[in-house]
Order: sequence, then C-alpha cells, then structure tokens
Amino acid sequence: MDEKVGISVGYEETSGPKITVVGIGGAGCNSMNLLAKKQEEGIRLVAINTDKYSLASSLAHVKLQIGENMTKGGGTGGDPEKGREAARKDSDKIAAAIEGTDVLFIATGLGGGTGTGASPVVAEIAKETGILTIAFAIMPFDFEGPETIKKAQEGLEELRSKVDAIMVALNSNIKNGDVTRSPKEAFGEIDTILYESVIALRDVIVKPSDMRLDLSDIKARLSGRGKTVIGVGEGTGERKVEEALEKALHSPILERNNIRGAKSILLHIGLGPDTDVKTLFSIVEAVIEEAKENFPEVEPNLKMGYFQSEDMEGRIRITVIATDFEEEEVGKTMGEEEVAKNMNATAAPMGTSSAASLPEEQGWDTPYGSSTKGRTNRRNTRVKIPRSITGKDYLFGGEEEDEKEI
Ligand SMILES: Nc1nc2c(ncn2[C@@H]2O[C@H](COP(=O)(O)OP(=O)(O)OP(=O)(O)O)[C@@H](O)[C@H]2O)c(=O)[nH]1
Ligand SMILES: [Mg+2]
Repeated sequence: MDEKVGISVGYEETSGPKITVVGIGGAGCNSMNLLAKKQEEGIRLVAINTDKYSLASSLAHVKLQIGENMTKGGGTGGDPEKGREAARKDSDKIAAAIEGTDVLFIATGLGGGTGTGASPVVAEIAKETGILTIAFAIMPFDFEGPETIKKAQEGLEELRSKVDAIMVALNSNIKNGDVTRSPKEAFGEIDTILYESVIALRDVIVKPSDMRLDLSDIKARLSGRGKTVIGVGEGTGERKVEEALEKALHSPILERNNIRGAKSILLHIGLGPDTDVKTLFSIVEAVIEEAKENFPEVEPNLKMGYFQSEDMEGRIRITVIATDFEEEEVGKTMGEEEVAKNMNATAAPMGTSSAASLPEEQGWDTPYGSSTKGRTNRRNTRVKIPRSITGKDYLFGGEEEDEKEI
C-alpha cells in the first residue's frame, strides 16, 4: 500500500494556503476523481478507505487503508461502527495525512459503513488541530431503502456536529438533471460540484485580486457555521451575467439549491475589461435580492472581492459562499397554496408526505424529510436579475410556465 504521508505531498507548488481534500469510503474517494485527474496546484488529495481494492485505483496523492486488521482489506459491509473503529485505530496516520492543512474538505457518501463511521472521526482529528473543515456529504438514493437512509441521516447529523460547514448533495437529484446523459456523465456532476467548490475556494484565497478576500475572511465566514452553499458559475457572451448568476445561485444536485435566507455571503467576481462597474454592482444587488427572497427581514452581511483580467474578456465568473441561513417557517412566508405547489414541484426524494402532513420540525437539512423549509426546487428559485443588467424587469432561470409568477 502506497502511504506517501508527508507534509509537502500535493502542495509542492504552493506558497499559499494549503487545501486538503480527504475522500472517505467508496463514494468519497470516487467523488475526488475529477480533482485527481486535474492535479490542481496547492491541493492535496487523500483517499481513506477500509477497502484496499478501491484504494488501488485511486489517483489521490496519499492513500490510507484503515482498519486493516478488522476488515482484512474489504469494506465494512455497511457497518458505521466498524468504520468508526477503523478510523480510530489509525488516527495517527490520518493526523499525519492532514497535517499542515489550512482548509480541509471531507468528501464522503453516507449510508455505508466506512464513510458514515470514519468521516466524523476524521473531522474530530482535524478539529483538534484547528483546521477549518468543510464536509461534502453525498446522501443515498431514495431507492436504497429505509435502513440505508436512516444510517445516512444519523451519519449526517453526527458529521454536521463535528465540522465547521457542510454541503449536502443528493444522489436522487441526479434525476433532476438531463437524463439523456450517460450515467458516467450524470454522476460526474457530483464530482464537478466538489471540484468547483474546492477550486473556487482556493482561487478566492490565492488569486491576485483587485479587491481581495483572504483565508481569514473564509475562516471568519465558515467557522462553526453549519449548512453552507458554495456556488460557482461562469457565463460567456451576451447573457454572461445571467448565465453565471443562475449557475452560481442554483445547484440542481445540492440539497439546498438556493441561497435564500443566507445572512452571511462572500461574493467573488472575476471579470474582463469589457464589464463595467455598474454590472458589478448589479451582480451584488442580484445576490442580495436572492438571499432576501422569501426572507425580507434578512439583511445579508456581504463581503465582495473581484479581479479583473484581460483573459476574462467576454466572460464572468461568480463565486458565492453563503452561510448562516435563516430558516423559513412553513406556511409563514409562503401561503398554503404555494406550500402545496412547492411540495408537488419539489423532488422530495422519498415522496413521503403532502403539505398537510408536513412536520414543521423537519427542515431542509433532513433530505428525506420532504420539508419545504428554506428548500425549493428550480421551479421557484428563479434568480432576479436587476433591470440594469437585462434592460427589462427581472427574469431568468426556472421553467417557462413560471414566467407569469414574476
Ligand atoms: N455519487 C455517488 N454515490 C455513491 C458512489 N458509491 C456509493 N455511493 C453512495 O454512497 C453511499 C455509501 O456507499 P459507499 O461509499 O460505497 O460506502 P462505504 O463508505 O465505502 O462503506 P462500506 O463499503 O460499507 O464500508 C451509497 O449508499 C450510495 O448512495 C459513487 O461512486 N458515486
Ligand atoms: Mg466501501
């Protein structure tokens, strides 16, 4: 087993903050595939698994087999207790693999044994050394059955309590995308979200910017914040701003697919000399509008950074890091009718309840709870683009039939 544990592995080229992505268990390791293929500068990739066969095909810089004596190199067979135990037994190796890290991403699929059990242990180890830790948790498909889903939900709660910030992706949401794509391409969207979030964070911190956000801004905004959305969008051509905003503010895969109710926002914009300052401010305005949508009382605390460069001519890149979400009380800010409509429209993975039986305590953070609390799907998550950008009243995003709702 290749165990190239050492501070410089994966970071050789960087003089800036060190970012480590740890993939844990089968899904966690797979989700790093795109990062591994691209071998981005300043990012160390660590694959952790009980399953040595899965590790063998990983392209990570560091591969850690845990719990060797317990699982004999196989997986845990879906037992989180074994996953937890395996990580505890090899905690020294894990600590060595993440040593020197400034920002740690923990990528994991919940519902099995290794990812569910070992991820919170890795988070604990990171916390002990004061590393800012962001979890990227993939929730199982609705068809995997109640036992797996229960394990995943319990794992999510535990992981959430151990990390600074958490992004949750739903495997079931793959169905919301273009279903004519090949499975590889469709599943690749999850890898892409992880890739884009990691790269965006690195670029926000290290890219020379005209108005800079730095590691301390990231730390201040993400430390101990819980649910988090990192959205990245790039647009080109005439509708570049609309395109970039729509992509940055709505993810079809993430459980929280919008930034509504976010009280803390970091906004980073990359643009070319062809974009005027009016457009820059319009983007800020659109992001604030979106955060206040359904939450008129929320006054987001927004910090902006931007860089302008020749090679961004004709393009715009928008990165939004949103945290501190105000929860929406079902039925308070939406009428009953709208709640019911959202329930029908929302791809509630388990299809468990109607609006009438909606338990209010179930929030967006319970992916299978089918609540609409702060959670909406593409149908009612249209980005409002200020008139100054479009020349018309707000429009963009969502589906045709929603046009009249605006
Ligand atoms: N998107 C995606 N999800 C996956 C993949 N593999 C597994 N999953 C999901 O992740 C959950 C956990 O599965 P694994 O990651 O294989 O489990 P593990 O952590 O390796 O745990 P054990 O094998 O039981 O020790 C599953 O229930 C699936 O929903 C994958 O390659 N991509
Ligand atoms: Mg496994």
